Amino acid sequence: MSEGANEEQINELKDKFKNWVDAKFGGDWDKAFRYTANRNNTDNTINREELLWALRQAGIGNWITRSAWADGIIKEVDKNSDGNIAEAEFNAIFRQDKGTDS
Ligand SMILES: [Ca+2]
Ligand SMILES: [Ca+2]
Repeated sequence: MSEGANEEQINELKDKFKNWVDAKFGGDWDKAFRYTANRNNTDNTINREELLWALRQAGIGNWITRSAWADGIIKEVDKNSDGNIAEAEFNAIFRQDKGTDS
């Protein structure tokens, strides 16, 4: 159980996240991240609970598999291992319109 999500799963996630960001946030990844990251608290990082919410919104997994998705994603994305997904960590994996800022 020590494997992270594989590339195929990541690609599926990216597609579904992109569809969600396009549909709900007009393709604005900054807005999508901030909205999700500050949903349960105002720390501007995505914790496990907020990630589960985003997965549900994006139609990823079901109530049985979603928690495994969340664990796999955190393992893959959380480079500094603090249990939260910072914006840079999120964007490095999922964002598909890189280069609009910084
Ligand atoms: Ca948060
Ligand atoms: Ca982190």
